[in-house]
Amino acid sequence: MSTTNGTTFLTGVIEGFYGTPWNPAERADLLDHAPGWGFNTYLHGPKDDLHHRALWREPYGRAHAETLGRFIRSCAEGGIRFIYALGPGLDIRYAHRGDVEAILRRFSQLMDLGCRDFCLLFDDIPDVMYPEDRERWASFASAHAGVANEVFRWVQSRNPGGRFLFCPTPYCGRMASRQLGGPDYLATVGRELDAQIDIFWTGPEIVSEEISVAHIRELARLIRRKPLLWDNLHANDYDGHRFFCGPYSGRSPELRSELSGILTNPNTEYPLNRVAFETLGAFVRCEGAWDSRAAYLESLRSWLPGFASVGKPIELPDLVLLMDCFYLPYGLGPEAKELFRLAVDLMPRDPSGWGQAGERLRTGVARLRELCVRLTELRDRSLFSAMGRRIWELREELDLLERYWAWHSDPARKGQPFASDFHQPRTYRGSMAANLQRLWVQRDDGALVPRSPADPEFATAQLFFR
Ligand code: GDL
Repeated sequence: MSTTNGTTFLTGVIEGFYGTPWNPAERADLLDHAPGWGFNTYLHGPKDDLHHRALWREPYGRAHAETLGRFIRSCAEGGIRFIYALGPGLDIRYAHRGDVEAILRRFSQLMDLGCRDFCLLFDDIPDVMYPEDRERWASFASAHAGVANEVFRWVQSRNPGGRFLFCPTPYCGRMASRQLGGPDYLATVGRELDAQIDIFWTGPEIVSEEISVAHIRELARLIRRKPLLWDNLHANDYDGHRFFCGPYSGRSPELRSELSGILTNPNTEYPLNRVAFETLGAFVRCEGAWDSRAAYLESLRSWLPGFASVGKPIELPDLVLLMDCFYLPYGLGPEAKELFRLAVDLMPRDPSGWGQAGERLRTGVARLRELCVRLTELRDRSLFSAMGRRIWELREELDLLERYWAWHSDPARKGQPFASDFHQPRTYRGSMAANLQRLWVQRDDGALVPRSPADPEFATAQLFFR
């Protein structure tokens, strides 16, 4: 697929999350599958690789450079465009010659390793300019465009025709409306940044539930080119309790012709990205309407052999139930939603009067709990470890529900408050993060309101002061 200005529509993966970067075996696995999914691009920008941000001025040591070089060569052989991204924004002095030269030195090192396509990232950085930057550039946006243009021209002079990408400081609608990076940042970049440079955008939000054609068109007018989508739909680095195995959704196929490409920045744990990758590939290729649920089921069917077990086999309906519990950032999948809805309805009532709905809840909980136990028997230990703690956490909560019901059905316990031997005060939900989460109630409109000290949730947190 190519865009209207003749450049290739970029489809593929950004390794651009916070957390442990993927290892060479994981990147090799990606490369093996990428062409089959219809991918043509891999962007290298792992936030927690020291050389990407914190040590951006230092060249790679020999071993690291060799590993990167091997992967760059494999990408070229496999028909995948390897794009190298650098994030100098934490402490760069834009007007300082030495800093611009440090970028060129790094890119030169990468060119020697065979890299042809480059990217500068200015996301998640302080919008600070030193006095000499302010003397040279009228604004933060002009400094970014100026440095990027210079680097782009240098790259082009040594390596004509390579793709060059740029991530602005305000990279979503919400950031732009808050004027992150200063007033008119995007309009300035749109005007001053070389027209051949692609500009990243994540949609109305950092993690966008939906992205409309109208939203992208409005941005395209401002930045004077088709945006390149950096899609965080499956990113999970901001919440250690979750991972996302739901389908690519909330974007209509019409969006494709408004963009210069779609790159997904997915789950930090590489083995959990099968559905994210496969359904993005299917979305980019699809003709007619996009049925995300059908694509999800299809992808799970093809992933199922990866769940081979030393114990009782995991079947497709098991996998659907499991991944419905780890679906997408804005919602559970239908089967998990249904189970949770039943629990919310029934839990405040006496279990003796639950009837058929109670049966459905108990069966569903028992099935899910048993599945969590069986996952410990997966042959693929990397896949098991990638899910491990989240599955354990889910199983603990399912256990607690079952203990609660058992307590209530025991006539000897009648009238006694329920307690679990496995959930002692100050061990259950005891982390500093869990305590801080209790400070807030989030309303439907997104507003965060401090919780009243009288709220029982808050009273639990008080235990931790003892
Ligand atoms: C971000 C970061 C990205 C991170 C993602 C999800 C961009 C452009 N930058 O803001 O590295 O993985 O959110 O937490 O999205």
